Amino acid sequence: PRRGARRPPADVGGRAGPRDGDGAGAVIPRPLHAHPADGRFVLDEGTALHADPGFERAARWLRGVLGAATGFALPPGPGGIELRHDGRMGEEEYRLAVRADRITIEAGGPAGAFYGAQTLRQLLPADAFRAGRTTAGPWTVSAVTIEDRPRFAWRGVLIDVARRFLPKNELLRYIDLLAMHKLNVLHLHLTDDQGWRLEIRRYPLLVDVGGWRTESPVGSVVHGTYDGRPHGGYYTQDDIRELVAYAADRYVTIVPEIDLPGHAQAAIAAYPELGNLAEPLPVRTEWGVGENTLNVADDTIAFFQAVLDEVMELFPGEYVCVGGDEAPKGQWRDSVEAKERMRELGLRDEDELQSWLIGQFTEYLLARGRKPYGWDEILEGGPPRGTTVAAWRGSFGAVTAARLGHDVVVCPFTALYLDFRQSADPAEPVPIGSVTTLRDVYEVEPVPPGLTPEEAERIIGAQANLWTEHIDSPRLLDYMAFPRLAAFAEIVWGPRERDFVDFEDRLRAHERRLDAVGVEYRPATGPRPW
Ligand code: TNX
Repeated sequence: PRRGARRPPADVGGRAGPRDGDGAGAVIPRPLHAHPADGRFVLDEGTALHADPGFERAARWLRGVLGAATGFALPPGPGGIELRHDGRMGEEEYRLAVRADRITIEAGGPAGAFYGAQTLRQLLPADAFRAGRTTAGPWTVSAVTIEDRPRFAWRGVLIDVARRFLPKNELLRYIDLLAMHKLNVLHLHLTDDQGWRLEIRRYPLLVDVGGWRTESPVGSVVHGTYDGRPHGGYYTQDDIRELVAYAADRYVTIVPEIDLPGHAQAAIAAYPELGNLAEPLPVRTEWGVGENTLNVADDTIAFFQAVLDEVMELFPGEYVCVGGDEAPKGQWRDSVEAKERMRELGLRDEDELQSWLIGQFTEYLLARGRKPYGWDEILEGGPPRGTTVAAWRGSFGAVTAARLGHDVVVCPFTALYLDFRQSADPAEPVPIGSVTTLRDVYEVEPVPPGLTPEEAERIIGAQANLWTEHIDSPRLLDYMAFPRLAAFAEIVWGPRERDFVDFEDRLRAHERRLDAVGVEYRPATGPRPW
């Protein structure tokens, strides 16, 4: 127990301290332990900020956000807010102690110091989340000791920038929003039938042709209705370097996805020799699963290996996703080349052919020290070795992959697809799939039942997926993402035992923070008309 701080008799969970009007203490995601104490720290122009070596990034971030909100300089020095290293703690673990005379964040590594700083921001009034003007304060923090560390290593969000190009500034904003919720993976779905969004120097037509389509479908069930408006856009390699650096400063890793061998019609539109048909194809203007897949020629494999070379150069993170989802095999069944390939390799069916083809890319990545990642369809026909599996179709894939010794990230479409509507109200924005309420998200348990403890270790985390067929603006993206991402953050960060009522209570305070940063979340009162 710290001197000067009265130790409460028992752990009171995430409710750190008495509510200060602005909801101080309503931390999301809920910390592992929080012990409120008496007294309060007041942040003012005299408050200094000290960082132990290695914790400069967290200090720079904290000085930046608190400086913007309060106008205080937070000059370097001891005695105010101190970021201290504690070698006994884990990389992402921190202990935050607020006393009347100082605030200490002790952490095992730089990420932990950053998460401690994120929690501290939430302990301040919600105006601490404003960036455009300063507020007068007073900037008080109730005394508390918080001990916290994440439950899972992979706390991810997928954003589908292929179906709808999301401007770079919006992605930068989402990186901040992820970090605010202690999420650490941004899976960028960069390519699909309807668009290729990543500049590749060696193959400029991927974006010049593949980055644009003539129109987009309107509605989800109405076929044959189009908006008649061209859509497109892409990230230059400089944009990507900027995004990667911005994310790294916030302990977010960007996992790029190049989706193969299905969902690749935009690439085939740019370079028809990659496909199975004699006639050229346009960038696809319909949603749903297309028939067109890559062919299995040596040149096609070499093409995508060269694409992966540039991807690896741009994205320093370990993981690279090669897709593997929803690849129809019809064109291979009709292809002499595919039959020849199967005969030559002694493969029994097209599933094994897909597995072999994916293997050409996963082996390529493994040989270069990367970790391949793919959707659970890669289990069909034999999963490529060393590949982490994104289990989206249910727990069967997760269990199968874990038993085979693969790392698994769960993202069940029934609960973690945030393109699904948030209520049954017909006024919800254009829906896809079934209803996934805030509570449905909150009640997800990432580790499926029936695994041994060793197998359960293979579940390295979860991700929430924001597919964008029906999310055509940043406003709607906010609406679909929030507050469900706040619930998701509790699943992957917080303790296994969760209380939805307690979460909803803290969410009221959290909404003030979302308001302050300008997130257009779905209000608890019901749908908005977009
Ligand atoms: C399935 S999940 C897809 C996506 C769609 C999504 C719509 C997965 C690997 N593939 O291509 O956008 O459903 O909810």
